[in-house]
Amino acid sequence: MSKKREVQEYTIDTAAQTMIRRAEELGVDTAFSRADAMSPCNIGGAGMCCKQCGMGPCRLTKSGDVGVCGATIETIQARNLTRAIAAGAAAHSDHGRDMAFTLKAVANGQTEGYAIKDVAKLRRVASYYGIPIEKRSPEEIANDLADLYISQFGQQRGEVVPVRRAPKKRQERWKQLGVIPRGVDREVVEALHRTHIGDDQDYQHILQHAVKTAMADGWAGSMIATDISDILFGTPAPLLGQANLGVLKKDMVNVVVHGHEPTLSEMIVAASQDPEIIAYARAAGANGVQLSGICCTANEILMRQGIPAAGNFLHQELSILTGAVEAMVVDVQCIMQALVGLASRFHTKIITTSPKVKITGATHIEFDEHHALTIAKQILKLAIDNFKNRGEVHIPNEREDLIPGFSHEYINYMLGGSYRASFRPLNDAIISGRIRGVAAIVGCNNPRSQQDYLHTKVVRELLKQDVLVVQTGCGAIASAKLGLLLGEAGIDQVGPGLREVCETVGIPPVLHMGSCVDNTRILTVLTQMVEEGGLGDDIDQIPAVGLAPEWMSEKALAIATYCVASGAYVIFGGQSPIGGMPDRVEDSDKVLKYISQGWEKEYGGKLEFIATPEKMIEATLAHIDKKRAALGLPAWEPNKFGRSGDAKMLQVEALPLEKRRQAIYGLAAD
Ligand code: SF4
Ligand code: MSK
Repeated sequence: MSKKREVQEYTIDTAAQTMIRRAEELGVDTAFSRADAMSPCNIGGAGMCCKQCGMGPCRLTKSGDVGVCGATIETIQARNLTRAIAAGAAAHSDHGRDMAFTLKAVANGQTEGYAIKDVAKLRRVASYYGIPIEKRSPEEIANDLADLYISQFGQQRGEVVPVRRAPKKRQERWKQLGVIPRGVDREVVEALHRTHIGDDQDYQHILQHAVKTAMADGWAGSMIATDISDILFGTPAPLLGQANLGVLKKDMVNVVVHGHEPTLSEMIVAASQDPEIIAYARAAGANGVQLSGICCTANEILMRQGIPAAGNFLHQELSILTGAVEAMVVDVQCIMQALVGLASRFHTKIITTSPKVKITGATHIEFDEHHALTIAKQILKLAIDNFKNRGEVHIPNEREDLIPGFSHEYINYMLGGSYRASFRPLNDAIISGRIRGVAAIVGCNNPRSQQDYLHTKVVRELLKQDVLVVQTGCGAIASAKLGLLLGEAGIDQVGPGLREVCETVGIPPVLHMGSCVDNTRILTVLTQMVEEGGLGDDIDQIPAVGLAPEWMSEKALAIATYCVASGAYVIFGGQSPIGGMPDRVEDSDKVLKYISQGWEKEYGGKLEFIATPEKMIEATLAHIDKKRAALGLPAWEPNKFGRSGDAKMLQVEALPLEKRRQAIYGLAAD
């Protein structure tokens, strides 16, 4: 058994600390205590165990060891990584597929409660693919787009269509390397085939297909999911939201939605505002229904509807420990099986809704888009009926305001205004050195590290260095809980150049861009930055880095791999799942080296695992500076900028009238 950590070592979030103490008082376990009790297997953890057939499992622990079939360590590691990427790509892409079927049903008037909310985005996306848009109704266009997108999953030959949206040079590179996906399902199936016993046994060749499979996620499945979510539920724009367990309300029926897909949660939002449901809640003695979210479902409804986030991945159990949650409604992905056992200690009902996910002991109310609003009301009534069973309640006070909703469309708009929307100001700010570079800090929590510490440490340090930060997924919620997603909060700790840009444009220095599938928005921003000009002609030339400091899911590995294939340097925290034991077993880090140096030669991007935040920051800044130098941009200087902006104007306004002129001219002369 590993050492039991102190509560402060589990998480830096004080609300989480309060609830973990409550769990300890009650004698119930959480992912934090289970992580202490469960030591990870060091052989499997290094990717050196294979259980692909009944002759194994084979554990390779000495130099020169091979499996019963003769498979080498690098073959086994490549297979393990490829299977993880295939599972991640499948999860995201199945989400995209369901969205495409919902769009088809909406276009044909077969759903209840949905509408096409963003017709402009529908027309724009349709026009990428040559779908006629003139003199056609939104439903006609949506029907054609849905058909095209549905076909991308089962397509057997050719190329998935969203890759056309990548920079031209990148598309040529992908063609030469043979990694443009033919169809989503085909690549996932082939990944499983190739990694079966007795198939592909050249690690680089196996990993080439891992890249192709990940591409089917980023440049197809996930991109389709984001496009359709925006079309059906609206493209996000900034609004005010709140995050952390303090959003739960003592006097209301608390319903927490958790998982990933926005289709049901959007309907639950609509149903919770229905007079019939409000009256039903009042009749039950509550002041209404308080909805909140966990994980990426939280992000989906937070950025479109302003529904508060109760927390990120490791808050799912903690929210139940408050005793204030009448129902937790889950769909797909990142849902812990431990929820049901924990909920049985309270009155909370765990309600599964996806035909793909049932949990033993949970209540299953299957979602069907044809009766979405009716089902959403049924779920809410069940939660309201449960209000009377509530026992002792312990809701922590912590909650922070945030401004989410920075879709790539909104970033484009805010930088230039509606008549001249463009990425020119962002590119110019990078070229001048006001912004040193861009970091996308994304991904999960992992109970094996201190919750939110790595995320927020890296975010804070990079901001001081004039690095603009964009975030998605549970990383975004980590920053939100610590108050880093509000314009004015912490702006005095942001580097002077970045601060000027934020004050001029009116944006926070950390932009919340959405859920895990919305990492494709980051691909779109990078593509548009290339197209704007001045930062090279491909994504790998932009001074940008992607980080997932607390990753844990297979989806994260798929995201990392499609970002690398797109030209990004990606840094993961924690242990590599294919790290080998190079100090004990010769050459067991061959695959680890290949996905760094080898992939960099091929794709211009690389994937590395770095354990400490200090080293992550160092590597990020070194990469950004290397890319700046390669573009011939001036080296970043910490004190070159910062003589304009709001802070300076406030100083000038405080001066006597006769001195303002001089101060202003002084500024202008600088
Ligand atoms: Fe062992 Fe080979 Fe079977 Fe893997 S595929 S379990 S290495 S015999
Ligand atoms: S929910 S995949 S824990 S980010 Fe998208 Fe969070 Fe990671 Fe799940």
